[in-house]
Order: sequence, then structure tokens, then C-alpha cells
Amino acid sequence: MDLMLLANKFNVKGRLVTLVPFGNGNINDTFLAVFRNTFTETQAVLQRINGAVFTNPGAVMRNMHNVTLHCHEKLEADAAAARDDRVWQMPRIIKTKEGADFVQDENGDVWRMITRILSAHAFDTAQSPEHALECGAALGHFHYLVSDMDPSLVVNPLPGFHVTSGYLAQYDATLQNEQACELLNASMEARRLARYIEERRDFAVSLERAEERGELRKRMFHGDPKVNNIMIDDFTGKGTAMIDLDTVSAGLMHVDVGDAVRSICNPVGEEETNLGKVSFDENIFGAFMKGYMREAGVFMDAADRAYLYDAIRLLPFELGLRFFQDYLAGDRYFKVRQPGQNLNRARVQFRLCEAIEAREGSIRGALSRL
Ligand code: GN1
Ligand code: MG
Repeated sequence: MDLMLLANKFNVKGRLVTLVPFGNGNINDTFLAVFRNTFTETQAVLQRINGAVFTNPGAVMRNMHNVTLHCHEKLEADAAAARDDRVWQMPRIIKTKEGADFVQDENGDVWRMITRILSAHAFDTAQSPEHALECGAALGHFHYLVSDMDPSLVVNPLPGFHVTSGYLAQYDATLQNEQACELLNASMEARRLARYIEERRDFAVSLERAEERGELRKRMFHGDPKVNNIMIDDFTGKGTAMIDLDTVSAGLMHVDVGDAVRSICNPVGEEETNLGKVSFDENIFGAFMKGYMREAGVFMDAADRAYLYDAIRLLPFELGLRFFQDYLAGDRYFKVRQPGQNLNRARVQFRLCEAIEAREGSIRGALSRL
């Protein structure tokens, strides 16, 4: 279906004047739609849910419906009570003219439209300690928002998501494939990364074991709180919204903290090719954790705190493993613009994991002072 026709199926006032690719997502296709009338304009985000990744896009939309319903009610009650120093926001689903939450095209692909958070931007890297603090506050506030949501209102949108043992199993299965072995043997860097994984197999299941022992428990989490999913107000510099709600479901808060930290504390971001520039910025880390604890510290007990370091070390390892497995499997999951991009992304995440391991004492020290 023509994209313009598709965008016009949603119930937005005004005439559609532009539709342009938008954002840097690795999974879904995203466009900015601008609708104008005589006096003003409406900007909205049109997205195709990647059906190869999210095999049940209808469930993703039902989750989003229930999560936004819960959070919007809470946000409005808090705003009415003037609880906060700012207006916290969350995107809303824009219904179709027929009143549905999404449109299905002739290929069976699911398209949705959501409101754009205006006068705010997200960044691919941390801009300053103040920015990192606001990212922490935004994630902490999000955890507060979903903390009293009934987890049975959401289904697991992506079975296996953030189950590191499952990613290891998938990696092992990929290595049984002849083409994957060829790719592995063709590059010294790939073989180095494979050794890197072997040395960390025991550690990789640390959070899963803690959950099995009952030390950690699943709550509602975001699932993908990387820095460019955190909107910052253009006028005040404060965090205002968490976006990309596809993976909001039951999970460990630790995973969110680890994932946000891995994306915020590496100053050069996920696509750097010079590993010498990849590092773990402890100053940025301290600021992020301060903002996070301010909003979500009350949800953490001693066991939760005891596993924060493992989460911070694990998430770059897990994402590196996912990128590397996808490289060996022929780039089926994460979108690539050039060959070898997923291999490079894995190099960056493993380098970051190494930087974290080298600073273990100091990171644990900072965590114990929170
Ligand atoms: C994917 O699409 P995007 O960029 O928001 C991925 C995350 C990764 C991230 C790495 C559903 O998120 O888990 O951390 O890429 N999302 C999914 O950039 O797999
Ligand atoms: Mg995402």
C-alpha cells in the first residue's frame, strides 16, 4: 500500500503534507508524518512493526494499549495533584478512522501511528552529566509509572528477549551452520570475539540464577531503555518521556538499568569503529545512577542492589552476543547499512564490557554509596 494512503487511514485532522524516514531504530521502520490545516499542524510517528522480530504484532499493540492507558491515567492524576516539577509525558496511540489501534497492509504487516512528543529530543550518546542524570530520572520515573500495573495485562511480546542463556543457545546453534563457520574463520576479530564469549559463559547466567534462587523478581520493565529512547525537553533540559514501548512487559529492573548504562556511559555510541575510543565514563555513570535512584530507589532492596554490578557488566555482553550471533547468521534481526556492521557493533559492546570489568572495584564502590 502507498505510504501516503496508509498514513491517511489514521484519524488526524488536516492534510498530510510530509512523510519522512525518522529516527535510528534497528528493528521497526519509522516515519514522521506532518498534517497541516489552515491554522496549525500535527506531527505524528508512523511505524511498521517488524513482523520478523515481533511475530505477534497484534499482541504488541494490545500491550501498548494497556500500558499507555495505565500510565496516562497515573500521569494525569499526578499532574492534577502537582506532584512533580515537570510535565512527564508518554506517547499515545492514534486510532484509525475506523477506531482501531493499527492498520494491516496487504502483506500482513502491522502499521501504527503514535503522537510525537514535541519540543523534545533524544540523543544517541550522553551529552553531559546533567543529561545522564535526566536519563536516569526518566527511567526511574518510568519504573514508578509501571510499578503498580498488573503484569497480567501484558503478554510477553518477544519470548526469549533478554534471556542470556537463550542467546547463548542460539549462538551455539548458529555455529553448527557451515556459512557461520566460514564467517567465523574468515576473520581474526570474529575468532577473538568467539573466545571472549567462551570465557564468560558462567557469568552470563548470573541474573537468571539469582531469579531462580528467588533473590530477584520480575516486575514491569521497559526492555529497551537506551539513550535514544529517552526524550529530553528542549526548553528545560529535563527528561520528559520514555519512548519505544514495544517491549514493556514483565522483566528485571536490572536489565533496564544495565541496558541504559551500557548505552549512556559509552561516549562514542554503538557504531564506533575505533575501539580505542570506546570507554566507560564513570562520571556519566554516577550522574545517571543518581537520577535513577532519586525516582526509583524506593523500589530497591538489598538483593536488588547487590546485583546491579552484574547487570551493568551483563547487558553489553548480552547485546554484543546478540549482534555477533546475528552477524554469523547473516544479519536477520538487526538492520544493517553495510556488511560487517553487526560484527563491529559486537566489537564495541565487548570492548565496553571489558572497560566495565577493568573498573569493577570503582563501579561497585560507587554503587555502594548510592
Ligand atoms: C534494538 O530498535 P531499537 O534500536 O530500539 C533492540 C534492543 C537493542 C538495540 C541496540 C526489540 O532496539 O534490544 O538494545 O537495538 N530491540 C529489540 O541498538 O531487539
Ligand atoms: Mg526498540
